[in-house]
Amino acid sequence: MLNRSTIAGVALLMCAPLLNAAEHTVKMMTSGANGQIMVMEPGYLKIAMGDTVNFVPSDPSHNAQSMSIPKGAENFTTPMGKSAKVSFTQEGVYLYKCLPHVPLGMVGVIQVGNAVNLEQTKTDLVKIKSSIAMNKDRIEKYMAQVK
Ligand SMILES: [Cu+2]
Repeated sequence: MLNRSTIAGVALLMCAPLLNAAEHTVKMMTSGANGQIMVMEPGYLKIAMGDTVNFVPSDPSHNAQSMSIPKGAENFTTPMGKSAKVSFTQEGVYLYKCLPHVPLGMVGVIQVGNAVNLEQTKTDLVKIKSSIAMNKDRIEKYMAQVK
């Protein structure tokens, strides 16, 4: 029989995935830690499905824009120079850039759950690397952390 507390319990269970969704921050830095310039911090981030990432620019000249995403996921572009939150509901690896600074290696990797699209990501990475002039090794280092 359903009583009041059973209904409340069921309602709570249904909300559980939302309550568990975490928020993460990626700082888009003109001058980052360790003397790096034009850098995402952290450059590699692992999150769970349903989590949100808050992209926070240090200056008006940064944004975050997807370059490679899992099948069925949605591309994202945050407004230039403004903090913006993106929710990740599709599992896989996402590569993204700061539009003005991608030639300087201002790119990042977000892994949502399992790296189900790793092979596709590696294929896309070959093309993406041709748009990076400096600090090409960064994206390699971030990708090496994808497990
Ligand atoms: Cu930038």
